[in-house]
Amino acid sequence: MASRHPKAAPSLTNSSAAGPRKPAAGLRRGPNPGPERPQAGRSPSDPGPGSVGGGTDETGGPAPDVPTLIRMYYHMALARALDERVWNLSRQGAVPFAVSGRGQEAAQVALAAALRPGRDYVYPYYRDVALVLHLGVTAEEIMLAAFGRLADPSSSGRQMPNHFSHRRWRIVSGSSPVGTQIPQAAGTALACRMQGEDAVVLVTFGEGASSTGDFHEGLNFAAIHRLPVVFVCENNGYAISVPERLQVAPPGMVARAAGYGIAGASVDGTDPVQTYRATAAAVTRARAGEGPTLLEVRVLRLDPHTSSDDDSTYRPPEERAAMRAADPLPRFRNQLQEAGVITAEELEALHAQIAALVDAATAAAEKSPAPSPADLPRHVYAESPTEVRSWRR
Ligand SMILES: Cc1ncc(C[n+]2csc(CCOP(=O)(O)OP(=O)(O)O)c2C)c(N)n1
Ligand SMILES: [Mg+2]
Repeated sequence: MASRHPKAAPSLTNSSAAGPRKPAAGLRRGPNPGPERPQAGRSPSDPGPGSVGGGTDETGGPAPDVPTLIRMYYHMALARALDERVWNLSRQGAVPFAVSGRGQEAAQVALAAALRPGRDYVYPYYRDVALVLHLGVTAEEIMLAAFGRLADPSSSGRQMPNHFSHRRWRIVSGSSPVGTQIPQAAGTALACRMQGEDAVVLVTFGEGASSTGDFHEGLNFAAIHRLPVVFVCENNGYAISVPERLQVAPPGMVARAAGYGIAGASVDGTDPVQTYRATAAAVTRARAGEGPTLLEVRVLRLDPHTSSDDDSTYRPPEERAAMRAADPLPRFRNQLQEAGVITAEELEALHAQIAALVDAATAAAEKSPAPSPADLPRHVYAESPTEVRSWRR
């Protein structure tokens, strides 16, 4: 692979001699309740294998516990299945557009797992399917947006798919111009501070978006006011067809943090454990009043930019093959199995659950009503002007 993107390094660190434990029935709900959780796995009362359960490393934060590891894998696999379904539907002309996060799921679930869903604010970007699922967004809500349905919680079918927004989970709507969410996140962090809330704001964007003025304005403002923001660059090496070397000058993304006097870290975003630790450390710093962090997670973009792109025109076949070989999903699955966190039978059940969920979500969204012209002013005006009211059914 041409870029310096993640190598396949196993990272279930802090191994102890503990071997696989007996699987316990059922998995306690994690801190973000939602309807879609894995039905198989270990009870949190079973500490599980020590190889993934504790300690800290150079990225500063604690390792995820066993239920978190299983939930992370589940949402990685669910995001992958949803992305593949939406992509196929776009090929069939059933949905207008697809943008995939395949290859970025490991980082995304780790980011979400380090937050308090519904209490911290999140400004995701368009590849963050796994991130929003892990926060609490459902598969059906993803499909409602893909089909542009009235019941789509992000925009009632107005926005392009993957412009995530969800009031309950404090996911704030993003705009299509890349990078606009970055200063908005800083502003929200200031508002939280002024209101005496201890919320942390996490914002994601690609390395291409880091070339915008918004990136620099957002980091500068947050740095000056020591705001509780975690700025996460999901660096997948490309902005559509523009490679990273034409986007970020040496010495690279994280060196920019020093220019603002804030903390910076760069991690292998195909490794969910490493990413979780770094994110947890950044969130802890932010909540403690120690200011923002710029976190670079190095990820893979396994697909073309969108369903409107053909990456074979700018990515050599050997690079694409190397990326597929470094796919974080099968790698994490193998690591969990080898560490005894989950068995082959439990994995089979989990994947069957996901397949059924994606089918049901697709069917439900497909038959859900589309918006009509009369729905145009919904959610636009707090109180509709007379002429707008007359449009309503
Ligand atoms: C301000 C602005 N410029 C250009 C575009 C067109 N555009 C959409 S996505 C994209 C690539 C962004 O790349 P990156 O930030 O690295 O994110 P990635 O798509 O790689 O995840 C561009 C140039 C845009 N939406 N907004
Ligand atoms: Mg990119």
